[in-house]
Amino acid sequence: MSHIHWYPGHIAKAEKQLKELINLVDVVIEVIDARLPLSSCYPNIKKLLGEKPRLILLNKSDLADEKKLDFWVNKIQTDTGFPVVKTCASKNNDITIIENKIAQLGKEKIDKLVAKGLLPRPVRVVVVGMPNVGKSSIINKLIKKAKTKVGAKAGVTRQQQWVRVNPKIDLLDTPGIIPLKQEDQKKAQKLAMVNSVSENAYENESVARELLKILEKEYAKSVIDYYGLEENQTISLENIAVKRNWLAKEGRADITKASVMVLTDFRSGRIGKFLLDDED
Ligand SMILES: Nc1nc2c(ncn2[C@@H]2O[C@H](COP(=O)(O)OP(=O)(O)O)[C@@H](O)[C@H]2O)c(=O)[nH]1
Ligand SMILES: [Mg+2]
Repeated sequence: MSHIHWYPGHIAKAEKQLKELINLVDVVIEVIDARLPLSSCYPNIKKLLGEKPRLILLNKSDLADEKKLDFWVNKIQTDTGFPVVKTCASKNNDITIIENKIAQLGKEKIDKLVAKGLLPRPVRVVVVGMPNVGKSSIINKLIKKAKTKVGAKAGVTRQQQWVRVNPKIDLLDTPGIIPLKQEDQKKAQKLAMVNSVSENAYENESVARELLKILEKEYAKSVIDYYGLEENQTISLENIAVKRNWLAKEGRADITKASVMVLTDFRSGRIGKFLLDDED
């Protein structure tokens, strides 16, 4: 397994930016990849949030193993005490559910302001998550209906804008990006599988081999069916390449091509719907 690199300097900066964004809002939407409910969440988020309420989205649920997903919904809900919703960013109905949950989660804060004699105002929200989990897709969907920029507020840099999603919600139009800080190489490999890691930080072949190991254990039949392997054939890049006729010099398996293809097929959901984290 080749190593995935991470950069402490970048992480410190990213964490500082994240903290600044979180300080501006009443409620945080944390987006997690439903295929990696454990590996794509942020271990430090509790510290960053303090008492701030959080809505947790298991996004790309359309690509995840539905049977296993409900276990994680319940587990994360129990562990955090916050609501967890399975979402697909393109579904309008899921976006409506997000809006309703946000209004509920922010109500206590707004009620407190009113109790102090202040005017009620919309709940302020930011979307955070690792790269590629669907943050921008969700933000775009939420603001599509609205289209009205609310303009600057103190403490918001010029690159960020508040958008009034509805009378109850103001959303920051730029997401908070959770930095990759993975001393845990197993986690980092899984994040690379779902395209959450910069491509120059890892080798396709290594990540593809790790992916096939997980799929062989849990989802062998899907892989065998998709690539047309024999029932008892080992699931390997070599066998897949030969079966698909991805050949290099002297008729040998083209491992470079097979690695890219396996990762692409997996990421698109063509091989099947999977969940890659273990329940224990
Ligand atoms: N299948 C599926 N794809 C999604 C979903 N949400 C986002 N995507 C896709 O995932 C990719 C990354 O999404 P993006 O919103 O840019 O992620 P970000 O990096 O977190 O902002 C894009 O190709 C999206 O179209 C989802 O719920 N299901
Ligand atoms: Mg984005």
